[in-house]
Amino acid sequence: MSDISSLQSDILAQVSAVGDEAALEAVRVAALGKKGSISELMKTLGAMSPEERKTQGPLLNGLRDAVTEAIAARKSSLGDAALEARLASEKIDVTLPPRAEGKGSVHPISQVLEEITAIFADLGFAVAEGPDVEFDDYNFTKLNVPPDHPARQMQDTFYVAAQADGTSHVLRTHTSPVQVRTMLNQKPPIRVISPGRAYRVDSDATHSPMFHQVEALVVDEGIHLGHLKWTVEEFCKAFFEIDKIELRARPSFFPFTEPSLEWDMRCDRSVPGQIKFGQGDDWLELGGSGMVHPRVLANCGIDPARYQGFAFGFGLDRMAMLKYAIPDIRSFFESDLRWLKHYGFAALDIPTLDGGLSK
Ligand code: 2NM
Repeated sequence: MSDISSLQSDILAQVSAVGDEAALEAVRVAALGKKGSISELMKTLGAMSPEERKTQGPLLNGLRDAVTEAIAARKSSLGDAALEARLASEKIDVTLPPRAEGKGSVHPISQVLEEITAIFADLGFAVAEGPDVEFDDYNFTKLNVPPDHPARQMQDTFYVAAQADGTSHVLRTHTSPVQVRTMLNQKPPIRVISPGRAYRVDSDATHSPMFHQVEALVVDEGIHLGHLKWTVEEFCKAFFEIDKIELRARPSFFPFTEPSLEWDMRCDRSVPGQIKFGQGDDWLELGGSGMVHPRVLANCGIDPARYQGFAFGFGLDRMAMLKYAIPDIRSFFESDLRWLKHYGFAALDIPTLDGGLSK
């Protein structure tokens, strides 16, 4: 009995003396492991007389439980302490002023995102966001993309492993599911843009498997193609910072719009490595658009007999490449400091319409 209580106080002392989880584990193995001191004592129960076992059994169980509990408690406090130490060592004072060297710069995609947000804010659009991992339902089905549509095929879409609850997810292939979420949650009039990342199985000089998109959505009574054209035009003039542009619409197809159009902008590419907008004999592809398909409106709880909508979408990365003459999309995501220094923007120069977008 006194053996048991002295063994217990001995082990408990060791438990409180350990400095880390590895040392604690060693104490645990020495006491409760297969050949540990407590385990060895437990084995002696079998050879005892029933009388002896009656008194020794509860004592040994009590010893084992007390030690187990002490080890668990110590383990959790050591874990807390390790986390505290890590948090303390990794503390960042976000109130510190920027370094005097001023080497940091704003990534062209962030710059273009700020510019585009400023332009659309001026036109009365709010910014909507959603998750990168989306419901298959929001990314495809509600957008009138039927189950056998080619865009769903494995080579285009990054699928996420099936969920236990039966819902299926994808890495969103466009930011349109954000528009779906907006329509499901808001009543018209709706004016939103949804900038963000999108993912497709595609990679070359002009395609990155992760890229950035902006889509705009307007839903109200009496919305027509004229509103779409005006908005695209105003946006392009503001973004490319030129007063005169010429747009051309080509018929196109998207499952979520009817009719669907793609927009080109007149440009001059006669000097290699240079583009001039608003003049010349060439056309530059800007992006797709259309009147929101009545079935999409209905799928999102909006009455298509009363409301109409237009939407358009374009690649942020592509817009940045065009405006700032950046030749290869892959360079955006290589984190090469020399590249960032060359193409980056001053950190505190926030684009505004009156202060200048890119100066
Ligand atoms: C595009 C082109 C055409 C679009 C449609 C919608 C929604 F949710 F309202 F149906 N959002 N975005 C759309 C339409 C996007 O990107 C090239």
